[in-house]
Amino acid sequence: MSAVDTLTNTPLGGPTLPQERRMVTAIPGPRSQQLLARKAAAVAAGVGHTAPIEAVAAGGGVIVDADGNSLIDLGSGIAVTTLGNAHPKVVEAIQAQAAQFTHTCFMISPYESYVAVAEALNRVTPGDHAKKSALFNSGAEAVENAIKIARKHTKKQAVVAFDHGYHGRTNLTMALTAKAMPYKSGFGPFASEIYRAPLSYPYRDGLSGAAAAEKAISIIEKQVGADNLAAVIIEPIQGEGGFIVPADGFLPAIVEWCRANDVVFIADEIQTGFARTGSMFASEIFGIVPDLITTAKGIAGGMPLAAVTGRAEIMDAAHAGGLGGTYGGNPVACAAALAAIEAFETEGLIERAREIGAILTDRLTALQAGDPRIGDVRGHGAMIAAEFVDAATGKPDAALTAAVAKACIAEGVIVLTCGTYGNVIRFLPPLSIPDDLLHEGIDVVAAALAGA
Ligand code: PLZ
Repeated sequence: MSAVDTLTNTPLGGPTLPQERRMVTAIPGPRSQQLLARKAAAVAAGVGHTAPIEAVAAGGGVIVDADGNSLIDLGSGIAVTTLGNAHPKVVEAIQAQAAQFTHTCFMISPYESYVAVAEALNRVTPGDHAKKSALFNSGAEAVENAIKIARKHTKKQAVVAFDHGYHGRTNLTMALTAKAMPYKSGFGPFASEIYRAPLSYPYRDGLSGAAAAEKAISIIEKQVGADNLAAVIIEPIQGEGGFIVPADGFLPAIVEWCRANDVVFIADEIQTGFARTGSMFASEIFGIVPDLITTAKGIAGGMPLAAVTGRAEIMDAAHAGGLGGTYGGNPVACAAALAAIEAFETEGLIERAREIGAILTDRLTALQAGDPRIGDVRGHGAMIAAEFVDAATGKPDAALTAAVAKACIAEGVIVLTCGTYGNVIRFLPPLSIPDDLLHEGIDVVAAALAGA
């Protein structure tokens, strides 16, 4: 049995939680139903949820709910708890820092951990040029600041994002995000000077990386003009848009064009960063060195922290006082990040992400061989997806995808969907998940697909 918090009588999270799928009630059980009723009454309707449970503990590869069900976690809270929930070193760092001080505001009285996180990010991000970093609270805030910095540096205004891109829900980042529902619909007007270029999507466009890049660059040159363009922002592997892996050569060609045209190339690695893809950063897979890189999610073991890291001369373009925010680089979040980054560097997690990727890819391609509704299996490391299509027409099948995901959750396996067409199931397990639990999770997905 796992340890229990004596005040609340709930199991303590972390890797010592029993690593099992355990169904005690139907989902949602009575306690979870009570919370969901309170949520409906008290929380704005726009804030949705995927799994109808009340989470009370999590760790390793499971999330335990208030009814005692133990669900297999194949989502990591959208690629955040890559280290595993309540990682002991992260918990220890948080507790120690919280007892010391919880906030001073780095812009008022600086503290060491913020500087140490900046140093660590400058060291672990791609490229051996001189780098600097600035810290923020959320991914969207990091993206906003990367754009501010690029504009100030280039003295230009336009920004290009890509089809299927996702960069956040704030006003500027909504403009960068491609998909209207649910992210943008009715929330305009959006920030100006944002333009969209076609992506490389090998499964659907059939283009080589070079051909897709030529198409994108031609549109950028004709419709925006390099003289007006401050930055190009792209996720090296798209997350919310459908785990789209661009064809080889696409990203290097875009980077090369940016370099030649005084355009800042920003890699949004908020979802792909920190060992998730079987490399510390996905840019490494494609052999590119971004000018700026945005990070968040996996950076701090679940604490809210985000960063922009990049070429020192670009990062220093903003005047003193031009960047900041009350909470950016909060000391508790920074302590968690230092513990998390140390774990990424010392616990063999890049290797572990590759092992998980091999298991997922083997199992899903075996399923695909016997089921034409799985149109594509793709991804890197512990970021793998299956795209579901109508077997006869090849068209996206969002209804099937939603039905499979729902059936999985009912059976105690949390899977997330994504994709512009809503027809992708993505697998983002914590790297702390044991192999047998991962296999059991995939078994449940396979059964749900067979039954759909
Ligand atoms: N850039 C590449 O994946 C966050 C969004 C979940 P925040 N993705 C999960 C949802 O529906 O809101 C994300 C991302 C990439 C930016 C962001 C934004 O990060 O921390 O959610 O602001």
